[in-house]
Amino acid sequence: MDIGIAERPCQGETVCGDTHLVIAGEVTLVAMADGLGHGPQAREAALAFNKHVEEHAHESLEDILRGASSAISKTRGVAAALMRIDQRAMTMSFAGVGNIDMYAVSRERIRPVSIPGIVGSRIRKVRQFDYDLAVGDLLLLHSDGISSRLILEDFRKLPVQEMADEILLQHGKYHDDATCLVIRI
Ligand SMILES: [Mn+2]
Repeated sequence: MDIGIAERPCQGETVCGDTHLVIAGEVTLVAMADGLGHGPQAREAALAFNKHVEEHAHESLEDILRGASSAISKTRGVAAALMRIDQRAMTMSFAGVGNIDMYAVSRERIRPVSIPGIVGSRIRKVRQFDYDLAVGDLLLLHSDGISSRLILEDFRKLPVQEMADEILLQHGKYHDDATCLVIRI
């Protein structure tokens, strides 16, 4: 499994309000969070989310998101998505709240949707999506600082780090923090 990650802060900010986390193993947990707004307080919310994920990584995706929502309720809150990849079973699960988007170029159609809401305020029932993976599948997770007009197919031939860098360069919005994470199975 190869992972490429690119991120940068909103123009005029020195810290990025988006964060990502990869807890790698036979089962890998990937998290991305976008703190509301931008700047230090957005980052603080996103880091608080990451901390909760690290400490509860063994829980179901729904439980992690629900628990995080209580744990970070004193922060601004975040949009967040979790992806759990099991390389032995060749499966992937996804759950998200708010504007973190996921696309794939894959054998099975993979197009999960996040529920609306903010992790850190009250969230509705989280929906988990489960998929089978195939070797070569390409998975993309990005914050809303990346334009949703991007077509992942256009980048698929690139090595994953170049892919993440190129997507950020071509589709990053200057007025928002932007993060792009690409995984090739
Ligand atoms: Mn954003």
